[in-house]
Amino acid sequence: MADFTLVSHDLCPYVQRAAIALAEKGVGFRRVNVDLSDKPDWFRAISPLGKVPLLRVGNDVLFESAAIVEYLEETTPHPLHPLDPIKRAALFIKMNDLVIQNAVVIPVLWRNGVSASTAKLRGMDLSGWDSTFWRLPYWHRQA
Ligand SMILES: N[C@@H](CCC(=O)N[C@@H](CS)C(=O)NCC(=O)O)C(=O)O
Repeated sequence: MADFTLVSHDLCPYVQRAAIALAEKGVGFRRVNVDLSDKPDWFRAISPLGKVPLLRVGNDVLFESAAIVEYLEETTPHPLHPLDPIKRAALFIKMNDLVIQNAVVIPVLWRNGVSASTAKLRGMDLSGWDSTFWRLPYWHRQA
């Protein structure tokens, strides 16, 4: 199998997408972290967009996490999706259901946070239930 190096950053969710695919497939790989606030020259030279993840495959460099996962799916054993088209379609339907049925959380209550405080502002009478700028035209500073 090819020699894989995942050029990464610990906090990047796109890196995690590629790392999870590699781990789920049991593919061995090296991981090299880069400092995105001070990108090294070798990274700038091989990363077309200056973003992680990159997957080095021998002398080739792949970028875009979805493209990396697609490449891994096609070239390494242990498919992440069922090969049978009917089972694959059923999985996609389930994934879609997850997004539209279970993953949307609508907050019924949201309390405003405090962004500043003063004891001299008048005309607002804000409670924790009001919009931050409720009746803003009437606000005035007490002399
Ligand atoms: N569409 C890309 C997004 C990758 C991305 O945005 N990576 C971020 C870190 S999470 C990055 O490298 N940012 C550095 C920069 O934009 O300078 C993918 O799926 O791989």
